[in-house]
Amino acid sequence: MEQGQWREARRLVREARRVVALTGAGISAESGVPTFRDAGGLWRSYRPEELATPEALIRDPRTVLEWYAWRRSRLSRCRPNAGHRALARFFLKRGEAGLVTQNVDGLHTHAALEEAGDAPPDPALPIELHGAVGRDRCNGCETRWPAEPLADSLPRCASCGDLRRPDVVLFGETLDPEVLERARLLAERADLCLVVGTSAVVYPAAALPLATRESGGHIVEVNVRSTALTEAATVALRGEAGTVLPALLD
Ligand code: BJW
Ligand code: ZN
Repeated sequence: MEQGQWREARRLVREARRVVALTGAGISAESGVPTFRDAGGLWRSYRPEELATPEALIRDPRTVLEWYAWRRSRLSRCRPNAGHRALARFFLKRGEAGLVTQNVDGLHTHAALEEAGDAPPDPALPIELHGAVGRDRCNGCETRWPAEPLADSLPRCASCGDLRRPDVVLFGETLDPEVLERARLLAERADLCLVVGTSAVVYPAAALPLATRESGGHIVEVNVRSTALTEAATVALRGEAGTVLPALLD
């Protein structure tokens, strides 16, 4: 069974004309970045679903900003792993962009730059659906800045005075429509969608693989356990992304 799944997955990768990959927190787990919904995703006994909301940001901005400061400091010690690097090499080799991520950790971008060397990294640069934790933005206007350490007083926008916050998409906030449209087009046109390390419960990201399937393509899932999407997948490979992806793609 397992052998047959691998053979089928390799065939789908080999024969695909257009490939899109959708990644989630699980691909960064082996880099030491906590996932959201597995054990160990908690911070001071808060669930991420309680903190990653605009309501929490208004009710208790300091707690939410401290959570992001903690995550930023952890992230500063994290490096891309074999899974990020295998995906970067794969899209660089194909010369066609197709990497879509829900992650805000920037590790796909690091991997793209490292694997590309002196060549252009563009085909391996991800579409970041939920933003990037390495940037701040104003909660009231469009101003953006590189992230800065949290001080004693809450950070404010110099133009409009509103709160400065991480440039990420919280629950209930809308994704950038242009970013989502680019991802949706890639998913619709692909004949293979690789879904890696996501529980596939957060929309609209979780609908992207279904767009590939609805236009006649296949889903190959890479995850340590089954997910909301497993039933829709042609093949589900069970294992850690850092082991499975190099074996599947290199
Ligand atoms: C491994 C591994 C290893 C571990 N190797 N695998 C349709 C239906 C129902 C609800 C909605 C809907 N459309 C929209 C909604 C509302 C909501 C939503 O989806 N809710 C659901 C929970 C029900 N969506 C939104 O609010 C979105 N906005 C929107 O749609 O606006 C319009 C609208 C507004 C209001 C109402 C309706 C529409 C925005 C979603 C933004 C999500 N934001 C977050 C935080 C980002 C910033 C930050 O990081 O702080 O994004 S939440 C969090 O979840 C984060 C992640 O990107 C996202 C997905 O999580 P992910 O990556 O899947 O992580 P986990 O932890 O869940 O899973 C890890 C997986 O890895 C597991 O499967 C493990 O097994 C696996 N794994 N180690 C391989 N080594
Ligand atoms: Zn502002």
